Amino acid sequence: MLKKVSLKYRFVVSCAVALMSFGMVASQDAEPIKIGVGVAQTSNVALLGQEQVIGARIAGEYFNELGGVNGRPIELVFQDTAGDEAGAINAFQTLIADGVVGILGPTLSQQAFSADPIAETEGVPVIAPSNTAKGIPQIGQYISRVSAPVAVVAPNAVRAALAINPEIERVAVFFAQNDAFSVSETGTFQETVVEFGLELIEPVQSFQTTDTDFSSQVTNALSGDPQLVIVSGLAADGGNLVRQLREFGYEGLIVGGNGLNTANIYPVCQALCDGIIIAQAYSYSLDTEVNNTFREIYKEEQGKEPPQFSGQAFAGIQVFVESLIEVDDTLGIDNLSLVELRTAVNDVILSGKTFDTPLGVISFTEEGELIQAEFYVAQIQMNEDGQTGQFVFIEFGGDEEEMDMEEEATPASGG
Ligand code: 1QQ
Repeated sequence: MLKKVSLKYRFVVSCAVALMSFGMVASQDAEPIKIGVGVAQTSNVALLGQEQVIGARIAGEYFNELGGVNGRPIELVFQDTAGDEAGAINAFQTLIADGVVGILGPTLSQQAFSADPIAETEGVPVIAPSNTAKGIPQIGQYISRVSAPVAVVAPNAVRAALAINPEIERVAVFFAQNDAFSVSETGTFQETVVEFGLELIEPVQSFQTTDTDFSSQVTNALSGDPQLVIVSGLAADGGNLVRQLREFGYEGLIVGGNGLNTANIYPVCQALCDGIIIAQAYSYSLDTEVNNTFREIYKEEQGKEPPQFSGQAFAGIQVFVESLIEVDDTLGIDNLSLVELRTAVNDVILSGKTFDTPLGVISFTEEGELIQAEFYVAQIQMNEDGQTGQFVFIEFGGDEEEMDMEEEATPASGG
């Protein structure tokens, strides 16, 4: 009996040693490298942030199984930002003091404009997992994003709406005026409407992300008899606005912006979520090894297809891990202080290195802007129960030529 156990033990140990020498598993003994994840786990913004936590966690486990950083495990340190600027600042300060090499976060652009400057001052690389407003990478040298800007992504939703209904002429636009992303996105949507020769119904309707009653804005907008309504807000307000548009009798197409880009709006607008068109920077059906693996793990765990915010969070962690590996291969992590390591990781991110992520092959400009080639559009299809549904990918009427891949794949200059 004793002999058996020791043989088995020896077999396990020698396998582990063999795997480690091939860099296939992260050693349990080596000190982990900390990566901060500062996103919204509470507040209304958690409707978006929850999906980021899942994507980041799956990435952490996956890359540790692959060997972490040349055998050294990574440790994700999660810090809740909640939904406002103060929460994000607090979370960033806590993570930086805890010694993370970089931070994936925060959830909202509105939070990034306040929290990112803190990381910038401390020389801590930030990868924005979902900050799509104009001007995010320009916050500083240490700020980059895996979330394609609204200027690149949002117009595709209007293209899709026109492909579904070429008769659209009049468009009503709503936006949350207290949210930086919504202000940026509505700018892109309004330019797109004009560019496509459609009539923008004036005045454009504004609201607050804390609003729950949109009846006066809805009444005003519907008096202009729109055939398309475009909403830039966040999940709770945006979902309620969609619901009220339908309750007031609007039957035309609705485009929702990135803030409505989650199945977590189903409980808000329920059956009336049906048909919302939302541009996507991720598709679970991208047929690459890394995405198929991510999709499989996600589906196994969550029982549904992975959404964009999870895919982007996974990609952000991947960029940190693969940049750390490059730093280790070239400079040796053990030779660097934490301050030096943070800068070295940032240098790799901004070096033009490519990363084969679930978003496709991505890289970053020297400024930290994302270079990504593939974009999509989905439409929400609610099931008969009015509680469950799915994002169905649809044609968005831009053939390769029309899309001008050159332009789409190059960093978007603004929103
Ligand atoms: C931003 C966004 C959010 C809606 C994503 C969660 O795109 O704040 O920039």
